[in-house]
Amino acid sequence: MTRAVLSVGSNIGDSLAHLQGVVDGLRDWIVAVSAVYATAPWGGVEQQDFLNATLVVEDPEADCREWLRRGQQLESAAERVREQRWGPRTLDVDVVTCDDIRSDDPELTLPHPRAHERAFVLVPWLDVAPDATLDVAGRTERVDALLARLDAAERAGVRRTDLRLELR
Ligand code: PH2
Ligand code: MG
Ligand code: MG
Repeated sequence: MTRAVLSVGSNIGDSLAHLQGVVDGLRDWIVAVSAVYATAPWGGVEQQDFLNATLVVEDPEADCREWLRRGQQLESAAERVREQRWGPRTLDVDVVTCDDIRSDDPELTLPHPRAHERAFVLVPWLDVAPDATLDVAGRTERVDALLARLDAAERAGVRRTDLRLELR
């Protein structure tokens, strides 16, 4: 049994449809779905804004690697190609946390090593888990406190939209 927090993002093609494809693909395991946010690109590559959302999923049968595998399968279904680091993509599915597991495995580092720097992960996460915590450098921190520590400009780049992901 694992419960995972997944961050999903897209800035190529029909981004809302790409994110909806993840909700559809993981339908049986979804516990919560955040609002959809339009977000300024993070990471220094000049590109279009993203749509981002956060999902909480749970499956008695899945281990953490299985969430990675399912995410990668959905990325392939969205015809994601191997691209520039932090560059544009049809679909990105990142495992942010998986239970309280910590792992240095380069294939699946847990928790996600950059989640705490990214308002586009933290803001939608708080939608679905207002008391969420995240381990950063061996310390357990509240996600709302991590968000408050980011630059105001970083937070302002994450704008809630009226777009919706449907559980159907
Ligand atoms: N994903 C990236 C790089 N930069 N910026 C935003 N706003 N949203 C993303 O999902 C994103 C990004 C690579 O994973
Ligand atoms: Mg990513
Ligand atoms: Mg990724």
